[in-house]
Amino acid sequence: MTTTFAPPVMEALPHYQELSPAQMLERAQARYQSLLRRRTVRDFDSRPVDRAVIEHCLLAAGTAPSGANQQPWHFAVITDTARKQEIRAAAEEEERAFYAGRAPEEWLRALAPLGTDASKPFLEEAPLLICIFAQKYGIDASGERFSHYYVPESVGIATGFLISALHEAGLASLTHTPSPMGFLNRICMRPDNEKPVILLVVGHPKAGCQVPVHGGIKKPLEQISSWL
Ligand code: IYR
Repeated sequence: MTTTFAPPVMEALPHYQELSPAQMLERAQARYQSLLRRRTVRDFDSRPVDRAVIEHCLLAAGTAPSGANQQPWHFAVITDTARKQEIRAAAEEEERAFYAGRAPEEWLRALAPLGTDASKPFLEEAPLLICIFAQKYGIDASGERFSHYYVPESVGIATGFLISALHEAGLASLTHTPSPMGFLNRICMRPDNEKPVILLVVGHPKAGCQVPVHGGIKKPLEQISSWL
């Protein structure tokens, strides 16, 4: 026997804006040009960022599509010095193990053009860190677990929205992935159903900030797409 459910409540598509073909192309090109200017930054100054700016970027991330619209994400924003220091210490300990042996040679070769190493001063110097948690499952009002669907895909999309929103707001970011990063649950006081997936470092690039050329080389359209 199949269960029947109440039909969904529908509404007219809100705020849909039809563009002319010329406007479409102009907007698509403008967005591409803007995103082309985004580079991953590893050298931040400590200038603080207005909380309202970050909150709007988080609201933008929260508009992302997700499996069954369950929005299986949580963004923990860390600004206090003590927590940042603790995160840096814990991350660098893991990274030292990674660079000094845990990482296979092939992985280190792939990273060489970026020049990364175990030293992560940006974790302390940047004004804020956004720890992105994926909710592996939900917990309802009575404390019962329920399934979340397409969690990695959903959190990945929301993270993309967030990085893009931060960039549009004139901020630089770094998608940092200390591994393992279970220590972030304790530091961010997040429950067991949440798994930290990305530590986004956010702020202004330091004056004279250098970035690896390698990071700016993007694959051509013919390589990343095909038309059928
Ligand atoms: N987590 C390490 C190593 C690292 C791995 C990848 I894949 C990168 O794109 C960059 C770094 C680190 O942060 O140094």
